[in-house]
Amino acid sequence: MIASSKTGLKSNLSKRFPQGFLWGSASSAHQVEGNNVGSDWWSWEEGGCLESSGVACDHYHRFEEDFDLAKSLNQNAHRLSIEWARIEPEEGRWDGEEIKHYRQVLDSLRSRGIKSFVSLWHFTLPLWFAQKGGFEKASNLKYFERFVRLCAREFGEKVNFWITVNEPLGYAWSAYGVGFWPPQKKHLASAFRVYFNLVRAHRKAYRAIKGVIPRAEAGPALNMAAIHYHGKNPLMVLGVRSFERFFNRSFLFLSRGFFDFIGVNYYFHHDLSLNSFSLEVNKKLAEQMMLMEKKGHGSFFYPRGLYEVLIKLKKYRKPVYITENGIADAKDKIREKFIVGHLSWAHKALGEGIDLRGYLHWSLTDNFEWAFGFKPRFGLVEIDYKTLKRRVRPSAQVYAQVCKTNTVVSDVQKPA
Ligand code: IFM
Repeated sequence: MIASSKTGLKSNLSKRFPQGFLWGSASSAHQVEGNNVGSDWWSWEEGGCLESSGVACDHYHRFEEDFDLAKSLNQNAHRLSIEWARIEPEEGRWDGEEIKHYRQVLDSLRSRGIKSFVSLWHFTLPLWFAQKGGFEKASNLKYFERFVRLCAREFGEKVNFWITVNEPLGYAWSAYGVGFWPPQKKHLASAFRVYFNLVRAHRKAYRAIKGVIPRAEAGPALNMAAIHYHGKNPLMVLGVRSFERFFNRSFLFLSRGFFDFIGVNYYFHHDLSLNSFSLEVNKKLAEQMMLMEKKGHGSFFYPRGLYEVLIKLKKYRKPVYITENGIADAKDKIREKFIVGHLSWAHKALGEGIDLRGYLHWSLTDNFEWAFGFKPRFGLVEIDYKTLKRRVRPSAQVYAQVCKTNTVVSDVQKPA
């Protein structure tokens, strides 16, 4: 055994993943496609955001080129989202051209032998749905269910994995708790309402998909974080333990029996000091995050945390996919270490009985990072936003080797 000074993991040099493991990258429609004019985000960006998404990466027109890149990087899976605001731009009006477009997108993945993870909701809403109160109103869930059923019928035979909702807790908090995102509410009760409605939306979506395609595989993509408290205050110990459970696994608890796999989006490590266990300081934490992201090297680099969240999923006895994991690193200085470190810890979880079946790096290309605009650079592939030219970053080549060999070689520096 040897230990890596960079990742903190004791391990052998080479870690092999099981045959058939899925390797790829993830994105979402609004962040890469461009001109998502029928969505609530588009109309908010016109007034409230740092920057507007505009043509973004123009992935809407360049998806073939992007999938060629993914293929050339040896990826065999890709996560994207179908934009509800395009498919149903007005209540009850389905846009045939947009349906055709996404059929082409999915065919394009299939023709390259790339398996698809399709998210049905990744933060954006059709404007008309947002104006009706969005996910804050339980009576609106029927609209989402109807959209999901349509997607299952139209795209069913082309999709490998369905992701019903993306990061429901993150969304409820950002849009309704701290009000960074539209509709910019700062109301804790609304945030909880939205969160619980998203659980219900997920259950309805799951049932709708299964109703159309009984053999479909569907699940949520949940943000999970490593949460620690190193103090001795027994109340805090209890509080932080409950918070960790709520944050990471309440969605699974509430939707037991309604998922075929668990999608894990892992980025963060929260160290909750005595003072930080309050709404006010959590706000500060979010601001801090924003600052780090703005500087272009963000997120908290704590690869062991991925192992910590994965290992607690054992009791669900379901396949697990890492549906997002990445870092804003414009200069590509730490992405390689980030990937190798996280995969090494993921491998350890695998060895301890977690049925981990895939890893999707966030993101294939740089993209529109919501309220932070285009500054944070999460892509394996860099986008020159002036010319829209794509350039593969060096770390993408390292990841491509992992995808090709099904093996991670740790950046081991020192013997233990
Ligand atoms: O860009 C986001 C994505 O939309 C949801 N998960 C986190 C990513 C990076 O912040």
